[in-house]
Amino acid sequence: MTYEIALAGNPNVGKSTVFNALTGLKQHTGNWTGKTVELCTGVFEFNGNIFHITDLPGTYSMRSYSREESVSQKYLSENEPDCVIIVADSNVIERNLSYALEILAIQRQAVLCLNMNDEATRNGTVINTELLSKELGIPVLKTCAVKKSGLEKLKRTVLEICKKEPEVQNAPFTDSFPDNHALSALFLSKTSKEICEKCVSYRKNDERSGKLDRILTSKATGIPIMLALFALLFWITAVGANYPSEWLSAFFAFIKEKLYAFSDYVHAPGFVSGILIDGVYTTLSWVVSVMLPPMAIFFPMFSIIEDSGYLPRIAFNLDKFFSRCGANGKQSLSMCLVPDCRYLSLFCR
Ligand SMILES: Nc1nc2c(ncn2[C@@H]2O[C@H](COP(=O)(O)OP(=O)(O)OP(=O)(O)O)[C@@H](O)[C@H]2O)c(=O)[nH]1
Ligand SMILES: [Mg+2]
Repeated sequence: MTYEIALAGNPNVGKSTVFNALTGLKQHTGNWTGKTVELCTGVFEFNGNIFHITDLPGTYSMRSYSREESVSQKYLSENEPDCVIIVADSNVIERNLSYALEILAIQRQAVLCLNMNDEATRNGTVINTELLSKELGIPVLKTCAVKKSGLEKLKRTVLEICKKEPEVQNAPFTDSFPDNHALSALFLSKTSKEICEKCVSYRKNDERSGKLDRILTSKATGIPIMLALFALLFWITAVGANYPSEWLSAFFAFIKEKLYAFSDYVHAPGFVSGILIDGVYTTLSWVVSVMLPPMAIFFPMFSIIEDSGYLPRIAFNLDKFFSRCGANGKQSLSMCLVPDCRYLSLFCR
């Protein structure tokens, strides 16, 4: 049999990581919100069945207005997949449940995938999946997509759901909740809070990450820490890149001498050696020696910051400033990347 399934959920919860793990494809993933902006489809096989799976852009609500979020909204409202895998971040389950409830209002053929279970366990978040499953009326299971754990069970559950006849007719979204955005959001956030109170408990060590979060995002310390961190990143890149840059320049100059010697040896016409050695080779070697070292230092360091989960905190800190010029905090990522190759290269010479 062939089935259509979809991956939906809030941004940055690991939908594309689940997608890649299921399909073996290489959809773009990263630790900031808004990476997937279009529908992305793939195929996987399980127990002789073919699943066409669509990775949707992350969205916070069925009534979002940004372009990428409306792509998901439109897909879920207009299509009737055989199963929706609602991916949620186990660390912030309450916030994720609001959107899960909105999806369940129009699509009962669904499974809730509590992803990032590794981090939640480390942070002391304990989720009673059986109780949560009873509350929501759909299967709930835990996964850790980066380690590909829990995915076999997910595939089995998806197959069971796809084989089942829908119990109730899926209703259009507007019939299920008050049409007013603020009202429906309020209604759902109360509902999700109640469910979480019953099904989720937090052990002590969760407080540590809460404290860290307060320091990194508070008004007094959030921005100074961010500026200090980026100044340090910029300084290490600019100063550190000078050494490999000099070595590369010396190496390319050595090769250039050899190329001149070779061109004399074969009696190449002056204009040919001028074009090839003084033009093409000199320009290329200059670009490589100036641009490569800062990039080789900046991007690995930036990846470490990304993996630590600090980028969404930066987006949060800068959201107010960005919104004053009609943008939002998510765009701060592009701002962080501005001092990369071009600007750093100016400092490195
Ligand atoms: N620790 C941990 N990290 C995960 C897990 N699954 C995904 N990630 C990381 O979470 C980040 C976000 O993953 P994505 O798959 O890009 O998230 P997404 O939901 O597709 O995000 P959008 O496309 O922006 O909506 C990446 O850095 C992943 O490596 C997990 O189970 N555990
Ligand atoms: Mg994605």
